[in-house]
Amino acid sequence: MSAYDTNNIFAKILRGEIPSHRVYEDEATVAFMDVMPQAEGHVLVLPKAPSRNILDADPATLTSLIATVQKIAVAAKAAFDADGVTIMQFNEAPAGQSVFHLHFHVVPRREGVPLKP
Ligand code: IU
Repeated sequence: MSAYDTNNIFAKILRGEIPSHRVYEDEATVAFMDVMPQAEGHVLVLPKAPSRNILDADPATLTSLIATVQKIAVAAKAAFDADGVTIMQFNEAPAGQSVFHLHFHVVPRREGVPLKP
């Protein structure tokens, strides 16, 4: 597995070098809106710690991250009046990862509305 690249796009967003629509931040995590949402209200949740993906993340990072994922899932479901929430997370390019800073996708879902590709 490659090393963490400090110039990946989410690292730049975390440093404030690239704008994002932030919806949540605490001492360990950040959440912002996905620029290409697969459904209305698609949020990305990241640790501030520099992990490439779940394979190199330390347990403390994962503990705080999953707590924020739950908070965002509950909030997004209510905010978008959704029927459910899909949570996705990909590790390395063959598995679907395209940005190499650990993140979870939190996607509010409505009955009968498929995810956009
Ligand atoms: P993936 O899990 O690495 O495949 O997902 C990366 C996501 O980051 C994807 O849903 C993109 O739409 C999203 N994204 C973004 O929100 N802002 C950006 O500047 C870039 C990608 I590049």
